Amino acid sequence: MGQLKKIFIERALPKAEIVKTLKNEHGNMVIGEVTIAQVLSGMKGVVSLLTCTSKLDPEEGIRFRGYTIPELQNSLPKINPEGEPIPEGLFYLMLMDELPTEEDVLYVQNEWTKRAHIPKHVFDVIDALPRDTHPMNQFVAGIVAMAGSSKFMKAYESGISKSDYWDSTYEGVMDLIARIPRIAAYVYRHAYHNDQQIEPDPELDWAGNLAHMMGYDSEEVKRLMRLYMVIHADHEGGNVSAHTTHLVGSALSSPYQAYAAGMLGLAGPLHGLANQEVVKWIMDMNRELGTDDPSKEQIAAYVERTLEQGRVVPGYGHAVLRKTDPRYVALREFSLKYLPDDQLFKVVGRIYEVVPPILGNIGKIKNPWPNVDAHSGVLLLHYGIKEFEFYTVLFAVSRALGVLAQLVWDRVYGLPIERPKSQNTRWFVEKAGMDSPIRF
Ligand code: HAX
Repeated sequence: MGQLKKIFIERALPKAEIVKTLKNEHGNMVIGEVTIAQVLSGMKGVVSLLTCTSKLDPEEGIRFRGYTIPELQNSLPKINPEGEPIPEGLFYLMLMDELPTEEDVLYVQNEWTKRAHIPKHVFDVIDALPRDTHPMNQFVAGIVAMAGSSKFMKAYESGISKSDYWDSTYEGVMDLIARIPRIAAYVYRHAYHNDQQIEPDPELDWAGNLAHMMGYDSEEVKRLMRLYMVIHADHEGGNVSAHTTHLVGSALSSPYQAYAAGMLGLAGPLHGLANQEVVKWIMDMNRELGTDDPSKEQIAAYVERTLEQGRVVPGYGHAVLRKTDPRYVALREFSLKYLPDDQLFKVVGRIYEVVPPILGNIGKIKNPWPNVDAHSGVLLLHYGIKEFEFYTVLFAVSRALGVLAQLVWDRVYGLPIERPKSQNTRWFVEKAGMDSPIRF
């Protein structure tokens, strides 16, 4: 057994006992109530999932195993002492519930390098897709094409005991995370660079290699990629991509299948696709106004037009957050350091001054502040990654770290198949005491 897996399970099993005790001895404890409004508003605020990798506070934002993004920037190992934390370290933290040493991070990096080989048929599947297939669809097709090599499925078919599910899930998760950057970069080069593929460099770290295989070898892009991969990695369990991965995983689908399903959720414009939508929205605005330097008044008028058309302002609002997203702040700080004079960065800053008061005045919008997607595209554009339809794939690469670390825990805890109860409209009408002829 590999050293990481051995230490992991030694630590994880006592926690699994705690979860068992919670269920067996405290299972009847009531922890909340559910209102009709919550059911009809996407179950917001209903505590119904167990997630350990991260927790989202509406005011403060995300904490990964208790650490905020600024704390991680100080305490996770870095390649360059003044640089960004590396995603290998965040994965270690989310999986092991402990900050890694430099040596731990190197172990994870070496494991992923060893496991990065991808069967040729996976590339054939991507090659067979028209280049203009949305990159998220190409990416997920590549992930599904790899599902046949799932170690979990092989172990399951061989008849392993429930108590061992976590082991082959761990193996599958490590294989999958190791392979994901190559799939993403392969899609990028297939869609936009005439299939001129770039081989991985085994000397590079996970995020640095992704930048390299996409064709970006400057140290600054690698630093951006490390930061990007850290801040997008997890956002507790209820968001669409994390919840879907957990839900599909609860049917004992393989890590490949569960992750692919989750990423199809990330591909929606109200979730991860918002990063492409933001850039598209700004470009449309600049085109319509005939300038790349719109004034605050011009931006305000364009925001009003967007709202009048019954559309959302992408990159603003959140289902949980009620303040500016700290991931937005981290990207803004990176921009101030490396690209303070970038024209689009200035426009993004101006939009930040204009949008919240307008959304706030509408009244119904619970959070008028920007989320991560309002800022991520401008950085990628600055470094020449101009194909904005690809941006959600980068989000998906990062999101693997959190949702797959949690999937290993789901299997350690032996969480069962998820099956909430649904009711028809009649049931709700009767509960509310309404007089209505509706039957179902
Ligand atoms: N622009 C216009 N209207 C907005 C809005 C925005 N940015 N944000 C919320 N609203 C509207 C909602 O559409 C809803 O309208 P109706 O009552 O007419 O249906 C109303 O305000 C109340 O919504 P809410 O309770 O404040 O927000 P929700 O939890 O329902 O939705 C969303 C949260 C993130 C989906 C929403 O704020 C939105 O659509 N934002 C724009 C898209 C976006 O940036 N998505 C990325 C979010 C972060 C993320 O997941 N990244 O991956």
